[in-house]
Amino acid sequence: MNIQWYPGHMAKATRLIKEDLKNVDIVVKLLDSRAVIRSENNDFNKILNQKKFIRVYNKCDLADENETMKWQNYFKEKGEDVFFIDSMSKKGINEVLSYLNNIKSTFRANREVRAMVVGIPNVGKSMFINSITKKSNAKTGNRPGVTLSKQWIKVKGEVYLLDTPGVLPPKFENLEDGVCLASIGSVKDTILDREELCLKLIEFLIERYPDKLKERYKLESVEKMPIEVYEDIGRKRGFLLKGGEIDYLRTAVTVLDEFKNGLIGRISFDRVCDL
Ligand SMILES: Nc1nc2c(ncn2[C@@H]2O[C@H](COP(=O)(O)OP(=O)(O)O)[C@@H](O)[C@H]2O)c(=O)[nH]1
Ligand SMILES: [Mg+2]
Repeated sequence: MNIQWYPGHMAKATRLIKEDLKNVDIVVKLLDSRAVIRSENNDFNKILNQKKFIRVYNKCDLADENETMKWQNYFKEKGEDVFFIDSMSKKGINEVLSYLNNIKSTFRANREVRAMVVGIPNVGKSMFINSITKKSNAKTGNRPGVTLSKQWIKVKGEVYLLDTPGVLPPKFENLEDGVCLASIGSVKDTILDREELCLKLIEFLIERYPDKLKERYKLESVEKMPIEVYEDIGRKRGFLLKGGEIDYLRTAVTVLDEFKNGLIGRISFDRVCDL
């Protein structure tokens, strides 16, 4: 698989985030509940240094509930504060807000809490910020003594968010990571070979979620080679070229799209048991 990589872009994004880090009290690392490990960016973790941060796993409505529960227990045992939320329905947003507001009590001076949201593309930074700020519009009234400039958005209570969320380039070193990141929409699948990507996704689904795959595409059996299942899906959908050959690209585009839209079901790529 041909993986295109942009070191220049990476360096620039990291530099900008590094600048912003100086002005915040806490970083909200927005991650994807379906990819607890792979939606992390380890280069960013290095520049975080001593800065306080919390992990917020978004899109929990799209992740496998069983795996999410195991992750919650895992972090609880480690004594780490993490949040599994769904910015679409606002599930869990209040808990994150309370947490951010509570940081204030650790300050010596009486001032607002400044937070920054960072995450790889498409984890839901904009939606998270929208849902967390909309909450706050519930009549907090004019508050005196607010001297922060325009680039700060007032959230609720005493929390402010830096209005340019840090976009981290997604990082992947192998095909499995690429498949995961493309499937959750953080890597443009057009930079990868979509047919190969689809084949790998099918392989993953056969292994971990065979029933969901079967049900979505009305397949009799998935106990076959991934390529055979791929072809069965194409045939079932009638994606045929002149001469009756499977339209592999059209099948791939459809499967990838349906996966991204949650139509195949709730799926998690990273599991506690794989650690
Ligand atoms: N199902 C679901 N979709 C979400 C959630 N949060 C964001 N999205 C969707 O994910 C996509 C990317 O969201 P966006 O906020 O633009 O991501 P950003 O690139 O990190 O700013 C959009 O289509 C959102 O509607 C969530 O919690 N659940
Ligand atoms: Mg955005």
